[in-house]
Amino acid sequence: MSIPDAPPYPEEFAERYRAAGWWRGETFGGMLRDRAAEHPDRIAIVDPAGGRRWTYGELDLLADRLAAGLLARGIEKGDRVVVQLPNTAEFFSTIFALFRIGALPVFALPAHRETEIRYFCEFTQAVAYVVPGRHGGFDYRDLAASVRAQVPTLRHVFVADAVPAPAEANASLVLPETLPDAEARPVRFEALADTEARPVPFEALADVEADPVPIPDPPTPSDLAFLQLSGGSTGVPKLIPRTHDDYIYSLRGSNELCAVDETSVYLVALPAAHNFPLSSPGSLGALYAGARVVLAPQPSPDAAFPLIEAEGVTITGLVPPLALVWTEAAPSTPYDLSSLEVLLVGGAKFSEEAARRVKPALGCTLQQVFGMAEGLVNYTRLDDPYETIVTTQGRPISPDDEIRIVDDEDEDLPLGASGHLLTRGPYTIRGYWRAPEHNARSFTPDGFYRTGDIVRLTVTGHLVVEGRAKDQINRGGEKIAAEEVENHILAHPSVHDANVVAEPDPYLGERTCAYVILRAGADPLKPAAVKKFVRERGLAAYKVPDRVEFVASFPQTGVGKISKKDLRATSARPHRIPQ
Ligand code: OOB
Repeated sequence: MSIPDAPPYPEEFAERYRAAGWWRGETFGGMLRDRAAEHPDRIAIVDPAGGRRWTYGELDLLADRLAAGLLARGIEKGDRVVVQLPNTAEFFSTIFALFRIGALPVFALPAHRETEIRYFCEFTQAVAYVVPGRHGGFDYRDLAASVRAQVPTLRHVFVADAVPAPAEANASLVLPETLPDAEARPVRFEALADTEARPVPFEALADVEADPVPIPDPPTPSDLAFLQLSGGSTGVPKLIPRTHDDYIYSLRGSNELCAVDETSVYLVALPAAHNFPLSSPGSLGALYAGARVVLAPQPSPDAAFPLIEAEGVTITGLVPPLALVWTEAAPSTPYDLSSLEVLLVGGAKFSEEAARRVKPALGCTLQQVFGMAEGLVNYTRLDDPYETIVTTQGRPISPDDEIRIVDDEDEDLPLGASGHLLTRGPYTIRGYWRAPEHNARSFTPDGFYRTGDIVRLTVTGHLVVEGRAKDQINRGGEKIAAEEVENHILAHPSVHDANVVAEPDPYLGERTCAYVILRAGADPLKPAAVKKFVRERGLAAYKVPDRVEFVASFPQTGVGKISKKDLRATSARPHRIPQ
């Protein structure tokens, strides 16, 4: 028997979720069609950097036109298409065109570089890759040319050109200034003129458009809609298969809890493809509600505050470091932020102290969100007592979200004890895409997802995130798998061994520290050389270690295994360890 790409929801659960009204038989293609029919002239997407305001009718027609052009190029239902677009209107026309066909967008982030993109294309056997031209000081056509030369399945590169965007725009979940040093900034190709002839025949996305045609085999609600990326704790990111029905339920549930309706204006400040600004309630929730989506070219107050005033933004979502920056900037801004009703903060732990600053500084309601691309999303409720809002990470969207908090042996713990969070429910996956071995570890036999988060439950049913069991660094909301970075450092000929751990950072919450043992007799290395080596292997800049320490040995546990716990404790101390 062949292994399915994505472990399905067992039939008895699917029936239950349908009977309960969570899954209503909707698809993304149908959702946009319905909204466009209901109010074709209402504005759906505002892309100020590109100078575009698309109505629902226009977005719907563009999705049809692009879908026709993609079909004509042989892109079919089930095909994978890596989409690496920044916060531009084309992100939406592209993904809705793919949704209509039933081809699966693979949501890469603008920060990803050759190593990640090549892996996504190879692993998913992608037939197409959609890039901006030059964006944020980086030329994605060069990246695409290199990847296309290495991945034989890749038949098309579509370039969604080419609105000049500010340098560093949306490269990262957090602000570019947080990169530790100039060296860690993305490789630039400033010298390349945009007009330079390129040997690789890319197609402009605009040229793909064609007169709409009937879709031969449109997706059904239980079909996969896209592949989202996991934060991950393993050598390579896992892909998260989400269905139309399950994801749309999470949008509908989020809209209700975040009071998003057709009068809302949602600002996409974080990179649009990330699960948080996409669906919590995010741009897709806003579109589901018939609301307006405004795209910020980057999340800084300088870029976002004028848009809040100009467009009357009512709701947005930020990671904790950015929320801090906004609360610091708001009191002295000349812009009128009074339209902002709700600020969602999530992706990493928002400290109570920082949470208490939101209301006084921004005058809006804080809503904490603890979510994951694999599914489960928790929100504090807008009418929760203030103390609950500032001290917890909320409770699940759905009455059918099952939560277990267990010890190391999977035994349930008493209420209030902290332990491993396991979850199962109507919008949580049953397994990663094409990863049966990993799935056996990441899911219990009865289908609970092991989140890797350490939480406790309060008497009111709210979750408080207390830590993490997974080997990951949460750098201001950006997730870094320690093993992935370790593998890259280990490829250096002078390196004998490497361990990457989180260390506290006042702004990011956590940053990465790499402890490195050099080979006996190897030439001495400088920390900067290790960083440079990792960067030049073509990794997203946020994965380059913030700090590199050379050590003679690693602390060990009683059984002789390396103790990351002790390494983390070393890092947490406010002094540098002796070399
Ligand atoms: C969101 O999604 P991912 O997939 O990038 O990361 C999920 C992980 C969680 O397992 C947890 O470790 C961490 O990010 N996390 C939080 C948190 N929100 C996420 N840790 C502490 N406090 C929070 N509020 O990050 C994501 C997806 C949808 C909505 C919001 C965030």
